[in-house]
Amino acid sequence: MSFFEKLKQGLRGVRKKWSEGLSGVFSGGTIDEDFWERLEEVLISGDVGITLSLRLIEQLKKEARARNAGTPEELFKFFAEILTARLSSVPLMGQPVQATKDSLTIVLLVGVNGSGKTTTAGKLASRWTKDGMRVVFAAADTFRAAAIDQLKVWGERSGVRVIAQQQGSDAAAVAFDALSAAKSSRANVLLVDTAGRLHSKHNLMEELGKIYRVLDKERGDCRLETLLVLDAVMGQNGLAQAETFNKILPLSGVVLSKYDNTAKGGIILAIAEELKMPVRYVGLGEGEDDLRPFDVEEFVQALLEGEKNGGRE
Ligand SMILES: Nc1nc2c(ncn2[C@@H]2O[C@H](COP(=O)(O)OP(=O)(O)O)[C@@H](O)[C@H]2O)c(=O)[nH]1
Ligand SMILES: [Mg+2]
Repeated sequence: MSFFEKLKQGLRGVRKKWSEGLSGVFSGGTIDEDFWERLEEVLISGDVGITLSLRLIEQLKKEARARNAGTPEELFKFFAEILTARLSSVPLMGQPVQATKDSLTIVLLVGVNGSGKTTTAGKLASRWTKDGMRVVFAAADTFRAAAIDQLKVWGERSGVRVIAQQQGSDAAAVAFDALSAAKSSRANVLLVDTAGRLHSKHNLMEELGKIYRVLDKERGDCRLETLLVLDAVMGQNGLAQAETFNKILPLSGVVLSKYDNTAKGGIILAIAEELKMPVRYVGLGEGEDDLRPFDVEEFVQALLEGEKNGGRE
């Protein structure tokens, strides 16, 4: 199944509420005050955010005047162009992490508890092992034994070795061990799963900073990618999370998980615009094949489909 088909399927929930509402605004009627108000309402309720919604509307109004748009249907095309251009302008937008067979790429996954880090690690491992890459997991979420077990389940599924220590051990030490093991076994990818739980006697952010510094110091000329896993359902709250994490370590992009579960699809636009951070992957389900590199054109087209089909399921 292509990203597009999968996305359309995944967007079903989104489409019902947001994409359908969005396409509804553009289908029929005239371009009047009421039209602009309804558009603003749909955008804001779809997690696009107030500032960005107003900016998009300003831009669309300008476009409408410049290109003499007569109907909302015509405007929808301009709107799609605006969204595509804005999303595409963020460097690395939609670019999957490049792993190669002659080097080691380290991928550090961070994010709050339950955002989908471990699942994303499992999905990425599945993709890469299918491509013939040698993958190693670092179980650096050492808070709960269950977290280590969860990663081991993914490891068994894809035949990936899990470097783990006991529950409660130092996460940075696990990362260090795993990096040594990955190097000596000539692995192509090291996926480092981390904790997201704020623990009373533990400073999560400090721990993450330490993991990052250890990996960065020991990596030699291996590439280190840091991906923030954001739960799409969190909406605008996710943006604040991103800023917190970005203060601790430099982020190279976002994995937007649970996009299949959100009724508000606009968060992708907010991430691109407010955070200037690329969405590298989108999670569209819990299965191993449910992680897709984000595709701007297909995403915007999937929103358009909602219009063409009048939101039909
Ligand atoms: N529907 C859906 N569920 C997801 C997705 N990604 C993760 N999950 C589920 O979200 C829950 C938390 O995921 P987990 O990977 O354990 O989060 P972590 O605490 O960040 O490691 C699990 O039940 C996952 O199956 C996704 O893209 N779509
Ligand atoms: Mg986890």
